Amino acid sequence: MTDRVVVAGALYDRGRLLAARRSAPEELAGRWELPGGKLEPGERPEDALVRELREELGVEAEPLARIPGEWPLKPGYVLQVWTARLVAGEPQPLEDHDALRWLTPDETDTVDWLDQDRPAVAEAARLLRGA
Ligand code: 523
Repeated sequence: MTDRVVVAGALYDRGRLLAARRSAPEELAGRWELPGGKLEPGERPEDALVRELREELGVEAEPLARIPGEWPLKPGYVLQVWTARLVAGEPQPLEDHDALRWLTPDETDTVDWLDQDRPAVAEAARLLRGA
């Protein structure tokens, strides 16, 4: 059986990357992630990302490019990450998060990322530095 995809966004605005602190479940609470969520059946990853960022943060975002790679989560799930540009709104922790931070590329090591997000965060910071 193919794994279910969780899509996350490396959301950029004015040279910074958004980090979101999870509020649940207990084993992930307090760790930082690239915000996102599970694809619904038949949904394209880019559409799922736009939907999740709207629901969780109240913003409009435009997906830019997939970060190469795929990272295992709990059994049956894999993480894919896209860069995205903030188009409208100021992110608010509406759902699933209790804190948000905009990080410059040099600040990305200052929060405790979920292990599975780290390779994509490193690549997102590298891309941001070159941008
Ligand atoms: N991750 C993860 N990193 C990351 C995300 C967005 C999600 O490791 N950047 C993991 C955490 C969960 C699983 O992926 O084990 C599903 O993420 P979740 O709970 O954010 O997905 P939702 O919002 O679709 O979940 P439901 O509220 O359950 O529908």
